[in-house]
Amino acid sequence: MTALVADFRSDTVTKPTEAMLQAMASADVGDDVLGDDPTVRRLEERAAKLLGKEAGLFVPSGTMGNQCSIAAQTQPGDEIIIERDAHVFLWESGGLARVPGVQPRCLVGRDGALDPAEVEAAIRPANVHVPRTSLICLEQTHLGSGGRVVPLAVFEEIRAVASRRGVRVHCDGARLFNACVASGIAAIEYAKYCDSVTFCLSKGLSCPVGSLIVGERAFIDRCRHVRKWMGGAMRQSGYLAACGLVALDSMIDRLAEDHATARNLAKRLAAIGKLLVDPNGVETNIVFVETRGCSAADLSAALAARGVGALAMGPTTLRFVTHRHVGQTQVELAVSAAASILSA
Ligand code: TLP
Repeated sequence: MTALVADFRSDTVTKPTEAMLQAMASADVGDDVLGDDPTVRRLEERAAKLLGKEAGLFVPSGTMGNQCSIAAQTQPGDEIIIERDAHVFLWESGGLARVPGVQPRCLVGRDGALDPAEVEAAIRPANVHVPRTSLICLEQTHLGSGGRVVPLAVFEEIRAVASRRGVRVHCDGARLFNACVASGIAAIEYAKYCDSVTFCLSKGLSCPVGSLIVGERAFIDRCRHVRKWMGGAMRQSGYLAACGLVALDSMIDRLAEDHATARNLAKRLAAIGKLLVDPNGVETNIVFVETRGCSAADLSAALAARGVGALAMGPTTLRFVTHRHVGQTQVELAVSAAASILSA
């Protein structure tokens, strides 16, 4: 395989910064399963405070964060309401059926945002024939719509529905800080309408590993138990948590650069005239492109042969994600590679 010199496959490819490597080297660690890793504890407390919640839990991945959060707030056989393209439903290897054992009730969102009235109508009545609706899942930013920011008003209205109907709210905030930077709204504002929130350190924030779950203390205690039986409890994970502390201190504001790069990339790809791409729909660091006359997999392979990484997310949907290792030079490379492939 040709080495990728412009890797737009995902922001998960980001490597730790020099400051993170130094923080790892000097981290104070212990055995986190026994509860005595001071760096993990600091990161969990910091995350909880940042999002206005009682407690936090450090987990190896966003997937584990979501699955633990759902398992800790549902019973097997329950139904959860979720957007049709949600990561939890589409991209977690059938985890919903395996871990919490719940069934998804998928609704079609608008730019990733669920309609609160449709959510309310989808909540099951008390009836012996039907499952119990126990959770509504939101996603911020919403990957399936190309990294769109779900408006705060939607969070607020869905919270009102959930409270009225005795249902809990989880937010998969894998890229929550991208939403915060794009909207100017603090993470705590989105989190206040949710019972549980997860966010990832290993995407645009550049950490090598890790995500956090935040919520009430009793909920976090249940998540800790699920994390253990899933095999996700770690020992001297303070080395990883140390990177997370650096990320929360210094890697959030720079996400604005990734958003500017994504908008520029979208405009340039649109200008080729052979792909369907809407630069106005690019709110954060994800650009979805629809191919015409060739499959996304074929275009992805042809780009990879020219050193440009982009992921096929559907038969004709190709995804470019920006992050701190791609800037103007990599945009130029991607655009010229795409133009030459598509004009051949
Ligand atoms: N998404 C990955 C792939 O799984 C598609 C990516 O490259 O974008 N929620 C959302 C919204 C995500 O985008 C992801 C990762 C996760 C959860 C899961 O995070 P990890 O990969 O840490 O399990």
